[in-house]
Amino acid sequence: MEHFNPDLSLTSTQAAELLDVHPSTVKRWCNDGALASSKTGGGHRRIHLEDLQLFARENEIDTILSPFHPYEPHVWTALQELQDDDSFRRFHSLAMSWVFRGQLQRLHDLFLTLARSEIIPFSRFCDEGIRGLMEQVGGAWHAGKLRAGEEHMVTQAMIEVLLEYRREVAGSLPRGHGERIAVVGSTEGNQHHLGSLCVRVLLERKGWEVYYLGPDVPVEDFGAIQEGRGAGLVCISLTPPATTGEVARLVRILSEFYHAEHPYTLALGGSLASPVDPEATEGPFERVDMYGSCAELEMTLDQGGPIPRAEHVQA
Ligand code: B12
Repeated sequence: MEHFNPDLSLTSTQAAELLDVHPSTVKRWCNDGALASSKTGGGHRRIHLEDLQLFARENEIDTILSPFHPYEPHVWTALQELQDDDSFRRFHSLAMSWVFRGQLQRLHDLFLTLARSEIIPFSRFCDEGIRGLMEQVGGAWHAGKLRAGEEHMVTQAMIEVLLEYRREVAGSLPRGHGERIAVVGSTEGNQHHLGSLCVRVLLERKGWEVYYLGPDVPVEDFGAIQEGRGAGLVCISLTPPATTGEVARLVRILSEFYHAEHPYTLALGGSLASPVDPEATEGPFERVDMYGSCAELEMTLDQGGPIPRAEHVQA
């Protein structure tokens, strides 16, 4: 595990954020002597992270770091680096150290904490947070450092994070009222489904009603369900080994199912093995867009309203 500064000290504003109270409350606790603190040469108050966690435990206050005891400084430093330097380096290094030690619950909690914190947009959480971790996990498996079963456990932990986060945000979000309906999943032969799950949660966060088909679904079912539910958007995740031929095949099948009275936009995304020949995406659809990330889809949705209408985005 990476080195960290054991003497981490926080400003009263940072302490107030962690304890979820007003900074003036922190100052009062410090002045009363309830919360240990010191002053810098310039007269600014500093609180050791260790003292803050001790105070929180004694007073039964849960902070976002509480589930990570005794690794609070590691998590705090990783989140700070993400917030201040825009870097996932420490976050992923901490995550991988827990992967190697088989500490999947901590890994799960770390990712859920980041998703909830909203330090970064949800699309970036998926594109860099989850995808970045899975790339490292895939690399470790390839190098013989992780077993296939361990890789599966990490995938499962990420699925659980996304589903748990989804349940938490679902209740508080506006629904599409039948206007913004999407069908999302991965086509037959494709067992990879973290990508489509990310897209599902991204759309739901934006108020879309999503019919989530999961992995390994026949292409024609996307067409049939789109028509049956009147969906305006069909999102398909094409994790490798997808090729231009695979794209042409699914566009051809979906074209056969297309009904002009139920128009929709087709969004294809994921990591393709090769660049796609634009001719392969020609069909009767409102539009066909190719995406390499959730952030690109989010940008298109934000610019184009309920049904994506931005310029064609090449993955
Ligand atoms: C986990 C994993 C698996 C798991 C999947 C479990 C599951 N339930 O999902 C299992 C073990 C089943 C698996 C199987 C295989 N895998 Co695999 N797998 C991976 C791994 C490690 C992580 C993939 C992942 O989940 N990434 C995280 C998600 C979030 O990323 P993502 O899918 O790219 O999605 C992001 C974006 O692309 C985008 N996105 C995705 N879809 C869409 C859709 C839309 C509309 C939009 C807007 C955006 C979008 O948003 C997401 C967030 O950023 C990768 C390694 C790697 N380097 O990625 C290999 C990898 C993808 N697998 C690979 C291979 C070869 C296979 C197998 C063929 C292995 C084998 N020999 O059996 C089989 C194929 C099985 C099948 N028929 O599908 C290769 C593909 C290589 C290639 N270029 O062709 C990789 C890259 C590993 C490697 N380096 O060799 N795999």
